[in-house]
Amino acid sequence: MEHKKLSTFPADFLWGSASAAYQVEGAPFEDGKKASVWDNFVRIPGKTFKGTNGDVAVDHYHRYKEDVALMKELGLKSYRFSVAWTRVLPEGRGAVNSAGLKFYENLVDELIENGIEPIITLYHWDLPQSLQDLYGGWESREIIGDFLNYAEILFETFKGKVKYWVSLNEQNVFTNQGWVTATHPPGKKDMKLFYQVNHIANLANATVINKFHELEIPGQIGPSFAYTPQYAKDSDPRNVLAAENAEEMYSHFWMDVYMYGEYPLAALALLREQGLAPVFEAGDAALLKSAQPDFLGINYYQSATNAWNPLDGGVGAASFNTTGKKGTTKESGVPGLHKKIQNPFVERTNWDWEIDPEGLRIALRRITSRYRIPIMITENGLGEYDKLEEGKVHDDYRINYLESHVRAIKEAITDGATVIGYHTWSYTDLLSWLNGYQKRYGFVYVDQDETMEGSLKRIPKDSYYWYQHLIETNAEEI
Ligand code: BGP
Repeated sequence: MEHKKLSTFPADFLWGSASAAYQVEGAPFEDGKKASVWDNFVRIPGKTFKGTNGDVAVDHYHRYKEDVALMKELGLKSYRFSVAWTRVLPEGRGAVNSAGLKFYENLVDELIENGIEPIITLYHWDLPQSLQDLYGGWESREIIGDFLNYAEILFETFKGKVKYWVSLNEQNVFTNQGWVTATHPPGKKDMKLFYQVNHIANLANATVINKFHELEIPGQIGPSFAYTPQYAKDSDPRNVLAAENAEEMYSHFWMDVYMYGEYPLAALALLREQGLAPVFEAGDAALLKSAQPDFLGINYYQSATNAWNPLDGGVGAASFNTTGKKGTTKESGVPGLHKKIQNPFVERTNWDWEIDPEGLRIALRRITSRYRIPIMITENGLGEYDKLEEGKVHDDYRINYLESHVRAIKEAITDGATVIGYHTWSYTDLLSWLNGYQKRYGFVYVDQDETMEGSLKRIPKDSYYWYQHLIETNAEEI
């Protein structure tokens, strides 16, 4: 629908930016920290672009004050960051490492002193290696107790200071990459295990959300889901069904569990037929139903378009573009379910991610219709090559991307969605898990590259000043 007049953003809207510990901090073994699964995975030859790792990253661990000062100047209302479990509990359980916890206490205090709302992500993929070794990490139900213990330490430490909490970042991504495509740790390809791991992660998520509410921690908690709204290629009913399949298997399969405590029926029927359905134990169903997130975090980057893909002779999985060479993504799909095709109506980034601001409005509308829950956009952004020229980065392409997405949010709010915040990915440039340092997302350029020997100097890009104005004016001009 077209509106004659758009709503304004609420006065307390959280204009923010986001990051994750492994991608920014560096200092992997300082002040008592021990290895996470990512500290080790990046050392396996061929796993990351040019063998990049987060040993230095952008050195946020040592430069957080400088970073927060730049955030303040930018006018950020909120900053979403993740805690590295291995700083707080180097082996995932046992005694608290107070030197590691201190880093986050300092960061939270620094943010608050500068008028910036801290938003903590409990888990952004850097599982303690010890827990992986001990019982297979997410493959065992033992993780639920350990995750709960870790979360409680953070709830108790930061209650009253931190009001917004993200439980799991992109459960759909870390389980899929870890156990289906083998591109993230532990690097396995096992569909049965994937659905079981995911079920265990659902239980852990529900347990932690319930504890947060039981302890009456002032504030709100929810998971962050990587939502890719699915489109059909055209009105051929088989293509429409392919899109429905993708939406069921890749979106409802997670969001329904978060919101209704139940897996969607068609997905479950298919998994039962294939012998892949997660094994429920006594109490699982009740636990999933009992937990209610306060908001749903959404990470939105792109939409996806689908066509029918026959069971016999259909295309299967393909690797994705981690090189930054446009047009190198190969056709991929799941026979009998769907095939992902290029959308001819949208532009693409150099990593072949489709640029679709309307898709964000569609995403917000779909979630609002199905779940009626406040939404926090916990990530949205453009990963591109940036060029530093005479001390400046003219990233007008990023400004265009972000501006069009902010406009889409405004339209969705006018349509009736409740959106409480917008966090761009990312604040500074940082390490992309698989794409090294050349795929940049930040408002602040950081002199760091694949040699990992950059000066680490921070330089605000044009987009930094654009966001500053947007925040000042509460996006009234958009
Ligand atoms: C999300 C992750 C982020 C970040 C982002 C960009 O899935 O939550 O941690 O990495 O994607 O992805 P990439 O670095 O692959 O471009």
